[in-house]
Amino acid sequence: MNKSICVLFISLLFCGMVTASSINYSKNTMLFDELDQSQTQTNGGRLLGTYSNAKWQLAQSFVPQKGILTRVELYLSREEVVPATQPFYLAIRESLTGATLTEASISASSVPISNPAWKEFDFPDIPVNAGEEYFLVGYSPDVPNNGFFFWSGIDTDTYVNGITYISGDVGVTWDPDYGYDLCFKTYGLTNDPPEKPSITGTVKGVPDVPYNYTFTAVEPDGENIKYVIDWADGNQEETVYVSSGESITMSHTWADRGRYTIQAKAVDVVGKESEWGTLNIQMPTTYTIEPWWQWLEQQFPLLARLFHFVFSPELNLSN
Ligand SMILES: [Ca+2]
Ligand SMILES: [Ca+2]
Ligand SMILES: [Ca+2]
Repeated sequence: MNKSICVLFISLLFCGMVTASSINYSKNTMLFDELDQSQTQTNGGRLLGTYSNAKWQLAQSFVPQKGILTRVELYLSREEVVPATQPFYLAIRESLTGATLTEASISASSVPISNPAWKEFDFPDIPVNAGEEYFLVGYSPDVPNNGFFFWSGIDTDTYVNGITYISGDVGVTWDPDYGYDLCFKTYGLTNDPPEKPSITGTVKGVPDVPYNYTFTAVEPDGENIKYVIDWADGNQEETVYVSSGESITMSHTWADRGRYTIQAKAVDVVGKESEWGTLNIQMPTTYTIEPWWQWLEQQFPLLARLFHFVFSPELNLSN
C-alpha cells in the first residue's frame, strides 16, 4: 500500500467524529437554508431569567424534517432591568438535560423591551435525524433578580410535534407545559448522499504487485467526502476526507490469483452514503508468474503484452 497516499484510517475513530456533535459543517447556509419547523402564533409568553429569586429556563421540543439544522429564530422581548450585555443562549439538545449539540447566543441589547421581535441564533450547523425529537433550550445565566426575557408563545397546542418545558432550577428538572407552544422557526438543509464513485485503474495484473486505483465522486451538497473501499480480498479501508469531485488514488496488492470486484462508496461528512461503485479486475489464473515477468509487466506493460501475444496467445492480457 502506498503510505504516502493512504494516510488514512481508521474507521472507528472517523465514525465517531462524523456522528459527533462538534462536526464542523462549513457552508454559507444563509444562502441555501430553508424554513423547516415553526410555530408563529402568540397570545402571551413565558419568562426566562431570574424572577422571585428563581432561575427560569424554557425549552420547546420540535421534530426536524431536514437533515441539517442551520439556525433558529425566536420571538423575544425583555424587561428593561436586564443589562444590555446579558447573553441569551439557545442550545440544541437531544434531551432536555443532555449534552448541547450546538449553541448560539445574542445579547440583551438586541432584544426589544416593548414589542417582541424575531431574533436569530445562527449556531454552527449540525446534522440531525429527520423525524426525531430535539429541544430548543433557552437560558440566560445569572440575570439580576427580576430581570428576565419573554419568549412569546400561545396557550394552545398549535405545534403538534412538540411542547413547551419549564425549569425553575437552572435546568436540572423540567416540567412539561402541555398545551403550550413557544414561538420558533427552525431552518435547515436537506442532505443528499454523494453520487456513486467511479473507479479507474489496472483491470488485469499479477499477484503480489501493487496497483493504483483512483476513486472519484461528486457530492451534490458540496460537502467533503471520504471513500470506503472493499478490495474484495477481505481487506477494507477508508480514505481521508477530500473535496467533492476530487480524486484520490489508493494502492493495493492482491496476494492470490483470481477475479475480484473492487467496490467503493463515498460518504459525506454527515454520514450519508452513496451506492457502491464497482470495478472488475483479474489476476491471471492460468500460468505462473516469474519475478522477472512481474518486473517486465510493471516497467514495460506494452512490451509485456506483446510478449504475451507472441509467445502465449491464450494469455493475451487484452482479453
Ligand atoms: Ca448556522
Ligand atoms: Ca404542541
Ligand atoms: Ca450530502
